[in-house]
Amino acid sequence: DLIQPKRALISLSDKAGLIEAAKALAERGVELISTGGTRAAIAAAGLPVRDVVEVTGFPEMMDGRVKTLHPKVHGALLGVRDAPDHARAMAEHGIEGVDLVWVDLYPFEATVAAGGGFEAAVENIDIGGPAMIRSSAKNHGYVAVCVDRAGMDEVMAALEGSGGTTLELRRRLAARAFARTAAYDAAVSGWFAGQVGDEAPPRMTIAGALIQTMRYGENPHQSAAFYATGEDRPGVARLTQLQGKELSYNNVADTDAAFELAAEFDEPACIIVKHANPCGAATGSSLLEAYDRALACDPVSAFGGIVAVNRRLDGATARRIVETFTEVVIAPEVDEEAKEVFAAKKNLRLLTTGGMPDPLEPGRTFRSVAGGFLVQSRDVARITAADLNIVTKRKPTDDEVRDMLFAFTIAKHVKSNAIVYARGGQTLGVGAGQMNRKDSARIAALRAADFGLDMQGCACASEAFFPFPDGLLEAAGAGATAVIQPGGSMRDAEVIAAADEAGLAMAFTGVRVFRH
Ligand code: 93A
Repeated sequence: DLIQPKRALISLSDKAGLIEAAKALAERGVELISTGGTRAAIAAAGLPVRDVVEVTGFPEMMDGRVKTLHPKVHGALLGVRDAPDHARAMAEHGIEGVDLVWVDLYPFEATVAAGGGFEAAVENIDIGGPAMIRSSAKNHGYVAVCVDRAGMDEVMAALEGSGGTTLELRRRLAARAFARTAAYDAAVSGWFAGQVGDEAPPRMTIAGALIQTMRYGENPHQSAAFYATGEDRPGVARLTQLQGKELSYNNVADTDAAFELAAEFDEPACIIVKHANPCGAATGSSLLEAYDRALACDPVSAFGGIVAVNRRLDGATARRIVETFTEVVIAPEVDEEAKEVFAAKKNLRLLTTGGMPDPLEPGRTFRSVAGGFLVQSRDVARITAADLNIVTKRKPTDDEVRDMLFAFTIAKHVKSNAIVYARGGQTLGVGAGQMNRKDSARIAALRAADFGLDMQGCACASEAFFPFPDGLLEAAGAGATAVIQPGGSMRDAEVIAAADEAGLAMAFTGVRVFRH
């Protein structure tokens, strides 16, 4: 099953690595065939190459829309050399088999990411490229197909080794080729659905480019891998790992939760996450101050946590972070001094993203259910002071308004039912993931008491309405003087009366920020 390529068809938009490969193939006596731009680049390097126009006997036409869509090309890719009638057809029509193909595709994803506009995006939908890739992949018995440099490198290594491609290699390349065309079409269909305002296309494909396979999933008996959907967002799918152990499935999920919350703040902010929930979150005049204040909220849970910051991480903050066992640190950038500090902690995973995501930028989130998946638009809710509807007799002070907004922003990133106590840009207690709101309010207050945090005069945020006065009274008893919640319960009047009686100031946001 070893095939020594005699003829290669190369058609590339991105010419990186082209000449190197063309030269190596030419030296092995492989005949090269290429489309216009690719042919010109190879010829300019002084290498022999045939124009596909010569092969088809047809000119490239219609702005290049039709260049390789021809039986002479597809016959050369699809013909089963060992099938007598295929061989006869090839001979009869003068079709010479191609046994190596390297095709990338028009840069559709990059054009869309760069905001290229509708017409430019449409013009960058490659038709001939995917057709050649699919023909070659179907005929992997005879053709090795590469869709990127990595594939081509593997083929070159095989040629240098055994002199040819094995069926095993060609099959692996074919699987990758179909994955590439599927992802390409998913990008096109997803973009198109968005253009026509179709939020629920009848068939939805989630396609991703493999970032890494993981040693295991949520638990050691589960397998896992990490994919990028190509979204242009400086988040976890775009991270660079500067040091530390390999990222695990849970690391990625928790790091995402931490970083997306850190992105909500303009001032220096630090978030510490455990099991997808913030156990401490704070802003400060510096990252160091923000970290100290976040840690103070729950130094017990912070052990083995994920730390996210929203600006260039400095040495002083790094020195403080490494005093607590920390699994992951993520920042848009890390300065040299901080890198040196972390270098002493070999296992600590240090990640950079090059920037912060915009929490208001639209996008989609996915979640699997048995036999299907749910898709929703990203939660881009952002409540400002102007959005607050004060429903109590007592109006909140300016400080209380500031604390309410901070607490509500945190609550948006806490698993429901979520209760967050905060004051002065620091969480004091976080109650997450309970099946009733009263328990969340109680647990959050218990934590604050455990760590000796004075809750007097703090704000309490609830990510969904209080269905009964009990949770609210729990908060008042813990020291909260201001409450922020969406409102909208059947018993709002009862809850407002209880707030008035307790002397609370309460604001309704009219917006719920569940996170399940
Ligand atoms: O416009 S196409 O959809 N029609 C074609 O027949 C065709 N054949 C190759 N695009 C086509 N290609 C693409 O051209 C390849 O996928 C590759 O990305 C690009 C290389 O063009 P050139 O060699 O002229 O720079």
